[in-house]
Amino acid sequence: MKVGLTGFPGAGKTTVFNALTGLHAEGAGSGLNLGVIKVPDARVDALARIYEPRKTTYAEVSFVDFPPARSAPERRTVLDAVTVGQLRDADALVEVVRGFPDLAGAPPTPAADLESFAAELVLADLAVIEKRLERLRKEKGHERERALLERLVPSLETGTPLRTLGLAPEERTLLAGFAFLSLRPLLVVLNVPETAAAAPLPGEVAARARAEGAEAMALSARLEAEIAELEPADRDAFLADLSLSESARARFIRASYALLDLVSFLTVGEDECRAWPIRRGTTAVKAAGKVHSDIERGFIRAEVIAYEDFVRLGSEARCREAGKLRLEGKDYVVQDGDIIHFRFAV
Ligand SMILES: Nc1nc2c(ncn2[C@@H]2O[C@H](COP(=O)(O)OP(=O)(O)OP(=O)(O)O)[C@@H](O)[C@H]2O)c(=O)[nH]1
Ligand SMILES: [Mg+2]
Repeated sequence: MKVGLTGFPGAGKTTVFNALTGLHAEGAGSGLNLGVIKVPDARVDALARIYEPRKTTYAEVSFVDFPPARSAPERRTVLDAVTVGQLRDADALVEVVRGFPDLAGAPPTPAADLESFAAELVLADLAVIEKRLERLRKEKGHERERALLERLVPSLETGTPLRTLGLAPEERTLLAGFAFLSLRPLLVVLNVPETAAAAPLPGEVAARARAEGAEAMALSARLEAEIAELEPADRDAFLADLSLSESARARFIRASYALLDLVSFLTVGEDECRAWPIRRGTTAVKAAGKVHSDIERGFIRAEVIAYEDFVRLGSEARCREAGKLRLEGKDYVVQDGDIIHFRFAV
């Protein structure tokens, strides 16, 4: 599962990538920048305080920052064929939008940028559909696919991203192979100057993002880069000085995690306390397979305690007494924050 950083040239994608991953990728490099970020999780911290395990492991999200697009920035087109191909490979998109004056001092135009970037994604999808329909019209069969694609064309022609159409799960399945960009979950990140880091997201940007079916937040990539360089002990004081309650990094990472439709189940013990990322809707037997393929194969049952019950009651024994330890079978749908012991036999 990975999140692709996208947006117009010079919006600050590489700066955001570096600030969030703590890496020092070169903006001008020709390769992809790949970074893995641990997802901050207060539940894992709390469990680690109780179990004092040898190892504490957080869930992770991968980010990819693409090399600058080839086309000239003044043409304001970013999606050449190579970039489109790279973006289709990402499971969710973060669009970085410039919220600071450009090098020439021109003020930012984030709402307009959002709109024109959305048009780029829509056009890329429309091109794919038209090509496919051309094929389908010459062939027999594929009626359902053809009808669906034909229904999408007018929406795309009026600039409507596919993610706003409320497509049914069967329709999404039918479309999965196309990897449509305007159907990908989208998080808009307005990259604001350091002085605006504590300001709320401007209303017009929030409204525009909502119209595109996207989540949105503001952060100052430069400030986050500075915070990332501080000793953890100094961070809180620094954030308090700026009237920030937490670093935007934590909010950003959680938002990205949710964007991928990931939830975490938890495992505990003296060896390790750990958060495991799974797609929402994953069954117990498949979740077991994340831990080890033997546990999936030999799955007997899952012993589940909800995190809230555990912290309220304080121990596994008390949860058992209070009837808060549930025995679940293979098809149980694992919930965010489930603490699970898998029983298995090989
Ligand atoms: N003033 C100011 N400049 C910034 C900020 N964030 C990034 N920049 C500058 O904007 C320029 C572009 O930033 P990058 O992070 O390279 O932008 P990018 O989106 O990766 O650009 P490409 O990869 O070329 O498409 C750099 O000179 C940055 O130093 C900011 O918050 N304020
Ligand atoms: Mg870059």
